[in-house]
Amino acid sequence: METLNISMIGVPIDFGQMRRGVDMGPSAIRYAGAVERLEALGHEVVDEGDIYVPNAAKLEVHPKLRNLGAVVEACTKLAEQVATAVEHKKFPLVLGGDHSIAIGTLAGLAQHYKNLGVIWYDAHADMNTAETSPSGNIHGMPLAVAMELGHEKLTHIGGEQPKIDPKNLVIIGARSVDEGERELIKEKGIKVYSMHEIDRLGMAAVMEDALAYLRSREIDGLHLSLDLDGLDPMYTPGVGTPVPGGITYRESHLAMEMLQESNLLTSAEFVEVNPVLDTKNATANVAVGLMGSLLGESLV
Ligand code: Z70
Ligand code: MN
Ligand code: MN
Ligand code: MN
Repeated sequence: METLNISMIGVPIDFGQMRRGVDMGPSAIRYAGAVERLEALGHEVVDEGDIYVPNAAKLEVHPKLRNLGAVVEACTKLAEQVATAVEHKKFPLVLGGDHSIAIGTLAGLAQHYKNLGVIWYDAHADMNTAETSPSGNIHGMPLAVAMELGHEKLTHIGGEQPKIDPKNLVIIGARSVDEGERELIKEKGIKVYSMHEIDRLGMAAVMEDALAYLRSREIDGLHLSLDLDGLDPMYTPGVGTPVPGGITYRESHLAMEMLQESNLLTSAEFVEVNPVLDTKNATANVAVGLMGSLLGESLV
């Protein structure tokens, strides 16, 4: 296994949705032993600390984009830090925070990768705009923003260009998709392995297919954006929007191990860990275990 120079970046933000406490996600993940776990695999880990998140109450509000100003400011800083990490040949490992931070991560990665592949491991499609969103929560919008759909203050972070090609995107675990998102998935031809495909084919076949698809796209980097609500809430109860019928613990570890074997991965983020909603930091513990499998732990 290749040893990495990991740049760990926390983003303590809970403004992309309505349940407070997910801003403590980076602390919960560190407390669960993320740095030690990855160092034990031989990686060099630099914990860069947290991105500054301003007080949302003091910044721009928008009737259909909750806490817009604060999300824009934090994501702008995150994009810069991620781009710098990649420039210095480091592997960015971003800790959330709610999923709105992926706007910043993808904007930062797009400074370097011109044909980036993305695996979106999530119960949701996170592809709404202010017009289609049932909630006004920006954590339900990062993939739309990355395709240059949505408010310009969001889509122009890291430049005006789209940050990902929808054909380089694979969604895994979807089971709560809004009508506008469904239309966009069809229109853009996005590859989705919903719970239906995972049940029918099994996770091994899903990952083999997904990785073969991404290789056929000739991607120059691969980002994993893992929302802990992709797993079934029986394993990860500490998330703001639990959706039953999710991916199991074992399927998730297998998916991470297959990603490691692929040698394609160049960055990752783990989001939506909310220790306030949790029992004994269970969700952060799962996140750190998955990081281990993703970055080289083996069973025997
Ligand atoms: C819904 C919305 C969402 C995460 C919930 C939910 C989005 N589609 N994303 N939890 N991580 O409000 O847009
Ligand atoms: Mn999400
Ligand atoms: Mn989700
Ligand atoms: Mn534009």
